[in-house]
Amino acid sequence: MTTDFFNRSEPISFDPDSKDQLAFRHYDPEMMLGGKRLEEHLRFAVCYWHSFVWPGTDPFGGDTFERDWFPADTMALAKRKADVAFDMFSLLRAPYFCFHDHDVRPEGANLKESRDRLNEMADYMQAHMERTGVKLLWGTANLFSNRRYMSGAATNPDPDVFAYAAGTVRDCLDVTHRLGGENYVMWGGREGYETLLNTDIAQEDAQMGRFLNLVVDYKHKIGFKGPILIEPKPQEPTKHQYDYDVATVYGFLRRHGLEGEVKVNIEQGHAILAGHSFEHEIATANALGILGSIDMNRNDYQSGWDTDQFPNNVPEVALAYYHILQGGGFKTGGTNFDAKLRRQSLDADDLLAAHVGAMDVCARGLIGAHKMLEDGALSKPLAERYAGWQGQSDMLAGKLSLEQIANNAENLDPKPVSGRQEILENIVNRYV
Ligand code: XUL
Ligand code: CO
Repeated sequence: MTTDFFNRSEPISFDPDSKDQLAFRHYDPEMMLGGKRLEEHLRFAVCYWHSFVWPGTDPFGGDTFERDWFPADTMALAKRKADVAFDMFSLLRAPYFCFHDHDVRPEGANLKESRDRLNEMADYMQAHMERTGVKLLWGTANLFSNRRYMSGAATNPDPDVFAYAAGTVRDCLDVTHRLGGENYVMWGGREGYETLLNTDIAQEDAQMGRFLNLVVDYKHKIGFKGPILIEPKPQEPTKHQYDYDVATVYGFLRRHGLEGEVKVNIEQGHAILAGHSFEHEIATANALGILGSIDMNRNDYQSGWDTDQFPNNVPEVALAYYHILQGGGFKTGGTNFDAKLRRQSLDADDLLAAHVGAMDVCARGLIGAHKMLEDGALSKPLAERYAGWQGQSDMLAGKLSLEQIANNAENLDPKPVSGRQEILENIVNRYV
């Protein structure tokens, strides 16, 4: 440990019989599942922002967390914050972390000063990464907190803001590449509108498409091998965000010739805000060939806000991993906890316990999902349901016209069959 922020120095261990709050009951990184270690399946990442930057504010109240690096507006405090962050990554034995530029360095007076500070902090983090073995799942730029972005970043009516955002993404992509980041994420928090009365949707779509093409060109230029990931979200902070959900993002990518280049980072809470389930979004991304990574943080189902809570619902998590495994598992992606404590959870141990519980829930979900897949528990009934299409490929291959199909239907009398939903739900519950 490099600090005494956490009052323990031993990494959290796997011990199903432990009496300690801080032990993994289900997450055994070494457990083998289908030829892969659990750690390699789940690829956990801790996010920097919610645990070390957010001070516990809500729309009606100020800071509740008293961390000695707040407000982290000097480089010395930013380094103290990094020390504590890497202590936590090590205690949790998390293989990865994720960060925005804004999380790790104080904002400079201009682009150059911000870049210099980011580079200095990247060197600092690199030393921690080498010391601890913690790797970077993804880097990203914060294009939403600063006042300059209040009317959008790429979609701003002011071209100077577009240019400032371009400079910021270039610098963050450089740093992500230098630190060996495996993906680069773009969440368009301000890419949308508050009112259509002042918004030209076609103009903003053209700006956003150009911006993303520029980022992809630059990624190739510097030899960054990981995918660019768009993180869909329907609203909050803006009334409407253009990257509404996976299907909307796919349409956008097609429109701008990027469907082979860019994938998605799907967040559970964002799926819920869009009126979908998490597994709907993952299954859609699989079907469209654009699944990249996930942010495993849920929303409160009653409040209707993006509450970014740690996962605690095993059946939900199991279905998410079921679809991830069905798509072949993570490649460069992983399980990022874009999750924050509740604002009354003041203690250092709360930070650890939140992650330990979340990692256990994910391990349970993954193990159940893997068994379901191995047994064909859902895939066999699914194949049976569509079995009628075998030998009917002419209809899908475009070999038959509507009239020919209609003529063939003349003597047909289709017999409805059960969708067996309750039976399938019962099957899932036996695995979780
Ligand atoms: C916001 C959100 C972001 C992205 C990264 O809702 O999820 O934290 O994950 O910018
Ligand atoms: Co997120």
